[in-house]
Amino acid sequence: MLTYRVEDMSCGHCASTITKAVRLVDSGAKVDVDLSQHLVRIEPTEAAVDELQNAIAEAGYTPVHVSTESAPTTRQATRSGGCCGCCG
Ligand SMILES: [Cu+2]
Repeated sequence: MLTYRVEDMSCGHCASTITKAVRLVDSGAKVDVDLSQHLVRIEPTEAAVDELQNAIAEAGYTPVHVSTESAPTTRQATRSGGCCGCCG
């Protein structure tokens, strides 16, 4: 189970964009989005960690890997404004 914090994911449209991007590189992956906490949890089946992270980044977001053993970092995304035009 991988957890990414995606600060610039802020609405359901972002969530579905990210889910689709992940499924493109790993069609069997389980994707669980927690919008209120800006978290994406992925249970990969075949894709490597780097591929999943790249897929989210290429969809236009800023994934920060969150280790399950330590508290999530509170790094702020550098981008300002809306993430996808529907929540700007
Ligand atoms: Cu959005």
